[in-house]
Amino acid sequence: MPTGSEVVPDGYEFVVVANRLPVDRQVEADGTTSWRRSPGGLVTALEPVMQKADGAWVGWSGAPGEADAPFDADGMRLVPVPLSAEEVADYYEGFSNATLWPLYHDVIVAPEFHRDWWDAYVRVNRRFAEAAAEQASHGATVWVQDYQLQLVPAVLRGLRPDLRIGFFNHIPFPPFEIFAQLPWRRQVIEGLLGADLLGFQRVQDANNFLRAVRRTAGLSTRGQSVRVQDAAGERRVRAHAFPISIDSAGLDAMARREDVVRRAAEIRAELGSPRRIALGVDRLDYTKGIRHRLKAWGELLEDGKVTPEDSVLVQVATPSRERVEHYRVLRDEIELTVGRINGDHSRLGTPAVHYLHHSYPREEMAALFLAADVMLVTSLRDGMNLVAKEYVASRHDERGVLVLSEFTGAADDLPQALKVNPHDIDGLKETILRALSMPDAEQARRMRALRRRVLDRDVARWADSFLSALQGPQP
Ligand code: ADQ
Repeated sequence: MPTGSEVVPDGYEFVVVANRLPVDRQVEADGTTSWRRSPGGLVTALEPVMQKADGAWVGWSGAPGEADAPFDADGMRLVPVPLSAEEVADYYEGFSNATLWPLYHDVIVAPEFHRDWWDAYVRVNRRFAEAAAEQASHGATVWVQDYQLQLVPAVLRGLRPDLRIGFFNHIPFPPFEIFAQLPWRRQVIEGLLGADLLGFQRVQDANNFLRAVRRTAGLSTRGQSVRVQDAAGERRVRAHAFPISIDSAGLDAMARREDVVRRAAEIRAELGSPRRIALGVDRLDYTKGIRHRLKAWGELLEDGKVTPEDSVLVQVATPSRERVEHYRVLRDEIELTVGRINGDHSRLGTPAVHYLHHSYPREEMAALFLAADVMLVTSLRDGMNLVAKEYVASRHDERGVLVLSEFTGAADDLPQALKVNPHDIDGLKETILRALSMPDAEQARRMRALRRRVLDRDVARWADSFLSALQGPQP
């Protein structure tokens, strides 16, 4: 294991460190292990960089137990980091998903603070940092991803001061008044300050972070940067917004495919065209405002402003974090609400709400986006929300209306969407009605402008702008 400034002669020039590897471990019937690619936005964005730069990806396989040996796949080195079943419970489900996740999302549910969860977080972060230190060549660039790994930058800098270290936070960074609740706030800030460049989704997140630096570490900031003193001398750490995006051209091309267009028409026919289709697509998470959306839809049915004959809500809710208590409760609540709405308003063969608790292939998602007249994104807090951008990228027909919560990072990027405050149920109901009856010409005008932005600012541009800021001359 490298210590101090020891140099690894044959390491990789570019190392990504993320909680999860971009592959899932499968155990076959005969007991052998195989790996299935789990395509996500991050892999799509980083694949070209990985292939060009001789890259390695350090992450957990998704299953508890011993680590598998590093292996090569799709032109990159994959380096599994082991987590025991107890560490999955304490570091991942506990500190990451039941402490940091609710704390960083405006305490929509109460975060839990447990010292043994924190101890596991420290131990696992150290393990990820050591694995990255072993893989990186001298002077390599290491890009650490997300809130599960906030201590990695400082540990890594201690082990390998020669590295260029970046960190990107995919979720919001909370206002100091909320962040201050964290008993280990100073350690988290010091962990992050190990990086040269910190990326956030919105300008507001970067500013919240800089304020937390001033209040917690007592350092003064200048513009978007802060000077820190550590064993390696004085360094400048910068914090900026780099709003993430999607593989817009890839999704646009997929949504134009004949089979996808045909499937979209089929979905419309199955749902009883010319019924208007409102669509929600979310991980089943309390941050996504699914209950607020159902409440608004239920009241519109109650008021007779929409009827099951003229409109239908399709809610796709991907299974998520089912071992965390709040998520089990949320699922029950949502399923109860859908059952109530359908019990009160559906007619035989004409449900008022379709609720689908599944994951779907990308083609099916594109067809759903293409079939929906109105897309409802009503998050109470969301780092970015990629679903909003995916809806826009799929609408080559320049139809459809995006209803978008003000509390998403996407709201800063997509000004022509209809903005809503999801807590304001009356406002949400009015906006849904406006979206359902928007004239074609206005739909086209808004969608054209949205598409220009989403197609122009894609995930490759996001990765390029972060990496060129990280690798450029250090001011
Ligand atoms: P998430 O909270 O997971 O991401 P989001 O940005 O909407 O939220 O991404 C979800 C992804 O899952 C989308 O690509 C969507 O298409 C896909 N998906 C959802 N339901 C699906 C289903 N049933 N079947 C198949 N695919 C499905 C976190 C932050 C966000 C931030 C992203 C990226 O919470 O705010 O935008 O990271 O930084």
